[in-house]
Amino acid sequence: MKQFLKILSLVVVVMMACSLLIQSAEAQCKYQHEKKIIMGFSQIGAESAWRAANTDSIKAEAEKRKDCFELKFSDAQQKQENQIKAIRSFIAQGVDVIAFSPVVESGWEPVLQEAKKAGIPVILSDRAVDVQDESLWVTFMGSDFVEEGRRSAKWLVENYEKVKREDKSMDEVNIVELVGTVGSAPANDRYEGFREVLKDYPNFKILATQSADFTRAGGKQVMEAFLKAHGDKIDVVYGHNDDSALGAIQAIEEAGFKPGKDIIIVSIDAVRGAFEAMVEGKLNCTVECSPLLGPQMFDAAEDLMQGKKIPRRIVTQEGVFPMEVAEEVLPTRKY
Ligand code: GZL
Repeated sequence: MKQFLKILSLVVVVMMACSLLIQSAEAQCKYQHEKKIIMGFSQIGAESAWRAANTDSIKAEAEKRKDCFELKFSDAQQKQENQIKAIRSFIAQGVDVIAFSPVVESGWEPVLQEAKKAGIPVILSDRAVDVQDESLWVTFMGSDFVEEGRRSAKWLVENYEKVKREDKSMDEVNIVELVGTVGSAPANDRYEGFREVLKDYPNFKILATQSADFTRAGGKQVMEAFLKAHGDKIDVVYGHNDDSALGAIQAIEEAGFKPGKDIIIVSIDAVRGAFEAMVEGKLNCTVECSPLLGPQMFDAAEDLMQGKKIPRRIVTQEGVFPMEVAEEVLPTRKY
């Protein structure tokens, strides 16, 4: 009998140890925290496939770390005033940390001063803000948008002659530009980076530039206007994101031109839709801008709550995907 009880208690101990191991594996938290961390996150909206993937990454990570986080998520429908309202609400609720993706660069000083006064640290996710007082935010994680603009222009000047329609000349390459959301960091920086490279190639000219607000509908509408004004004079479309470029592709086809052949298209994000368009030969190159920021953001928040120092800038590593690799790469894409 004694032997049996000994074996039974051994089995119970082993089972408890296994269940603790499984729980900790599921927890995915970096540390054991005294209490759950309450994070308020203000998301811009759902304007593009990139944004949807970004939201999925954040919510999936919050779920993985539900043992140590409670996420309060707010969608601003692309309005700054809604983001400011959400941040004020997070402050009133006394959250432990605020994170947000600022829809535009300016106009954040007052509300971030209120967060600072309340002693709540702020994490910038995806996009930066333009404030005098740099102590208003602890870290900015996201892509280097100026570099994405440079990479778009570098791919174009290095490959245009190879991919252009045979009768098109190299003497003057006319580009139309679909700019992102007016005043946003990605739009400002991609605009700058593209021109920084192009200034050394005077035959590449920007014929027209207009905001398409990072949306497919915006891209289609603006491209229809460009085609009406310039028609076959247009040689290239530079889209600040894939969604606006995909909208432009629709307009180009409806106007009777072949996207990817009559008009060369380069855009930014590297979302699934861009790879599918490249496989169909309708888009020529996409420059990666990863939305999968959830893990980094929650790591930073955990480190913060542990009193650890975190880098002021966390840059996401990204690539460039031309049409010729699309078929092979598409199955590996996570967004
Ligand atoms: C970039 C992100 C931009 C994407 C767009 O980090 O802020 O916003 O490029 C999205 O697709 O709408």
